[in-house]
Order: sequence, then structure tokens, then C-alpha cells
Amino acid sequence: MRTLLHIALYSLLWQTAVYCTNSTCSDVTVLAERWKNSLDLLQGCPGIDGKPGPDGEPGGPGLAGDPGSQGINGTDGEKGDRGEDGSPGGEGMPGKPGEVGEEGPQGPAGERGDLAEAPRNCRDLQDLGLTLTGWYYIYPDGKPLRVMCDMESDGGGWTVFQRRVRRVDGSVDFYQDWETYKRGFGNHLSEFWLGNENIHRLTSRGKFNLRVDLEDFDNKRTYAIYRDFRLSGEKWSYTLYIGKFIEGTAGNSLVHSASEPFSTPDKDNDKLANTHCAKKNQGAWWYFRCGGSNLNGLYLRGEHGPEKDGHAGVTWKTFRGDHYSLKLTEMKFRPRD
Ligand SMILES: [Ca+2]
Repeated sequence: MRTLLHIALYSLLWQTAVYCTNSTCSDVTVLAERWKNSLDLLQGCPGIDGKPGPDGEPGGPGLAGDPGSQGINGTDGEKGDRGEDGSPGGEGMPGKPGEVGEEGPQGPAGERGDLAEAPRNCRDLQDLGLTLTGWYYIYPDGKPLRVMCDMESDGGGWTVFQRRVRRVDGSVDFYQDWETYKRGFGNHLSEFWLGNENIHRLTSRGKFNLRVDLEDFDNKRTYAIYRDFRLSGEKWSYTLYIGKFIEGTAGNSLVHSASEPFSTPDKDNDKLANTHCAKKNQGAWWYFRCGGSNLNGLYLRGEHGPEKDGHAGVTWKTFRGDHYSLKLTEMKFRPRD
């Protein structure tokens, strides 16, 4: 019984082996010599592929690869908008000092001082210690006025209101009208008339001596001094008031001018009805009958003919006569001692 079963089984395996060997299975090996002892010596063909198994779990990350080569540079992009301004920087180093500028204009006048101490004339300035002859500001009524001070003649302190002097480039024209004599005119450096209104201002309060200094072209100097000098206001035509002739080698050539009003080429205040002394003498003065003195006349430089010029020169009769025009004249006043 058992032998039949083995034969049947062997037959089946053999047929299968032959079939597989001749068709699809190339790896079958028949171990015939051992067939009597075991059926499991024959290796069969592989079976049909089974179904794929389920996906395995994901593996761990791989190692980083080597870096690739550098790429080609791209082209420039479009220009962007301007950014906002930055904050200001810190302070820089100081620069070099600039050059010295030109002198600036004169500053404003100072504040008004104490009137009781303000100099009202050149004598007050002298009392303050000023000793040089020249132009100074005085304050006769609080308002400043620039005047020439003679700090030398007979002790000084004289306020000069008239001056004639020889100049290289010609003299100042003293043949002027009423308004010009009222305001004053001339040059600080040479000849001038301080102005009738100013002379009136300066002599209307107090008592003053008048001094007249003269010099001819022989360099001879002389003078005359009067007391109680003052000039009236315009209402009285700037009448000359002088008192006694005190002294002076020049003599008293103002004798006829005392208490006479002022006359100019455009205002006849003299005492000659048919003559205009200011025009005849070509000056401006306190004329009575045209003679005596004419210190505001023409600067004729010494002797001049009476036929041609009359008394038209800068004359002082009791010094060099009516026909000699003086080189230098000064009229000045100071408070009476
Ligand atoms: Ca007249």
C-alpha cells in the first residue's frame, strides 16, 4: 500500500519536474538516486508573485549633498526712490577768524546827562580840564551845539563865533543872505559864522565879554575887548549889545555898531536911507553909516583901492584903516570874570 502511494507521488513530481524543466523552470535539479529515501529532495519552481506588502516606515534624512557651483550674476534692478534725509551731523570745528571790517557808522547819541553839569560854553569845558583849542560840543540849553573853543588867548575859555583866515584853496564866501547868517555857515577847518540864532542862544543868559582878535599880512596881531556882550533875538534883528570898551591895541572900531541891528544883502537895517551898507561893503554887519568895521567883508588880502572896493574888505578902521583887508580875524566871548 505504502509503495503504491510513493509511486504515484513520485510520478506526479516527475511529471511536474519535466514540465518545469522543459518550459519555465531552469533551476530544477532532480536528485533521482535519492528518491527512495525522501520526497523532499526535489527543489521546485518558484511560485507566482504574491501581493506587495504594505509600505515601510519612512527612512531617516539623507546626508547633505556637495554644494553646487556659483550661478551667473543677474542683471541690475531699476533705481529705487530717494530715501528720507538723515539727521544733521555734529558741530564742525571753528573757522579761521575773518579780516577786520571797515569802520561802522557813528552810533546813536548818548542819553541826556544832568544839565547842571553839562558844559554851556567853552569856559565850562575849560573848567572840566579841556585845554586844547578846537571844536567841542556844548549844551547851552540841553541841546548839543558844536563850537570852536579858543583855550589859549588871555587864559582861554573863549567861544569863537566868527573866523576869517587865509586859505590856499580860497576863502569861504561871506556875502550871504539873512537866513544863511541866521543858521551859520562855513568850514570847521577855516572860516565860519556860527549863526546869529546860535550866538543869541549862547549869550541870552549870563554876562559875557567880547574879544576881537586881528592879524594883518605883516603878521602883526592885535585885539579889542568889550564887556556885556550879547545878541538879541531875530525879533530885534539880532541887535548887537556891547558895553564899555575895556582894552585892546586894535582900538574901538565897534563904537558905531553898538546897539545896531544886523544887516545882510537882502535886509537893509542901517541908518542911511539912500544907501544899503551891506551891498556897498559887500558883507553883513551891524552897520550904522557903513563905516568903522566890516569883518564879514570880502577877503581882499591887504591894501585895496577905495575907488574900486570902498570899505568892502575885511576892515577894522582903528587898526589898518578902511582900505586894508586883514589876514585873520576872530570874534569870541566868554563869561565875565
Ligand atoms: Ca539903508
